Amino acid sequence: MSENIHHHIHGGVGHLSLARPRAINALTLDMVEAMQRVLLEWRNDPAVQAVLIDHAEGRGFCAGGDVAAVRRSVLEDGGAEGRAFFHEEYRLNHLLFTYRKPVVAFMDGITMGGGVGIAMPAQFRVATENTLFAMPEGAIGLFPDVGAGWYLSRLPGRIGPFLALTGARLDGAECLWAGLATHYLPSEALAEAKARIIAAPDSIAAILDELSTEPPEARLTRNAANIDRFFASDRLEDIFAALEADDSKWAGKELATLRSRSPLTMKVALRQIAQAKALSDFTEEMRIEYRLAARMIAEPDFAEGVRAVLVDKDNAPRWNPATPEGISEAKLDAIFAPLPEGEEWAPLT
Ligand code: QUE
Repeated sequence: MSENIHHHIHGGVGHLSLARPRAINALTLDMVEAMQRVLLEWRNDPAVQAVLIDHAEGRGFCAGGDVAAVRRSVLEDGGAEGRAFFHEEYRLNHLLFTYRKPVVAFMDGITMGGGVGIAMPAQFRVATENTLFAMPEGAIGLFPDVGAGWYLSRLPGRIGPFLALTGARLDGAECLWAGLATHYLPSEALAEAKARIIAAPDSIAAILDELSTEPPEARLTRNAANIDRFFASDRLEDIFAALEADDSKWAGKELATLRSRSPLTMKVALRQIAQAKALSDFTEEMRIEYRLAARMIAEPDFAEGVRAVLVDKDNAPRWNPATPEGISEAKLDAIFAPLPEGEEWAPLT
């Protein structure tokens, strides 16, 4: 069992805590497999009526996945270990999505990438004044995975494509406004919320409702009209053209952000979100995302992006292709194509 996952049964509640604080609880394969084992056990344990997921210490819930290890695998062993990581991480995401007991996730602090994948499937998602939510994969040449195609495509207006392309960080008030969180609690109330849930796991909704407070105004409400207008198209070239044609400060800032992101990530994300919107089965979304993960980690942008952001930390990635025009529809077709027989993703049974 992983030393980076704490698990206990208190009262009628299974309590999972992420405990890898030196990496803001970024998920490793070992942590993912430990969470799978515990959740499978609790699924059939009548003593467990609900599951609570939080982090043990430090300033974030979960910063993502251990993408530095995935990068090493790509450079050293052809990516087999990297693919295994995503395969099992997506199985964990799917297990939570289909879990037949209530799950409460506490998104107190940084909740990005892999952290989003374990919080969003929860029926109850608690944001606080510390929540910092993002899908920042465009900065490392990956794509918004862990089920994000599903969640982002179901947000109001064009907020999903906006979050996927820019990697914008949302605070707790914005998460509540967008429906990414179901409740907003002051962090000082979390200890009481957890204690009361453990004492009365059949009253989670009432407990969270009672401890909820009014969040500050969500900044996103003021930008929603701009987001819907400038990010209206599923064609990346159209979004660049719309931002370039406008001389507002907001458009200039978003344009500068998009110019810093991987063009390949952005094109993949737009197609992924458009496709995910039409799906009726989360399993199919995860099957598609695993194809994307297997292909995208082998593209040069992934090793380069992780180098620039997490290894050398120069924040100066050199993307290849460097512009949207360099990426053909045929290239995208190849990235989205089914994997060979025997290599496709399947959920845990
Ligand atoms: C994009 C990402 C990740 C990221 C930064 C990005 C990501 C991830 C981490 C991360 C952060 C701190 C750590 C760590 C990993 O950063 O997925 O091990 O200590 O896990 O711009 O997708």
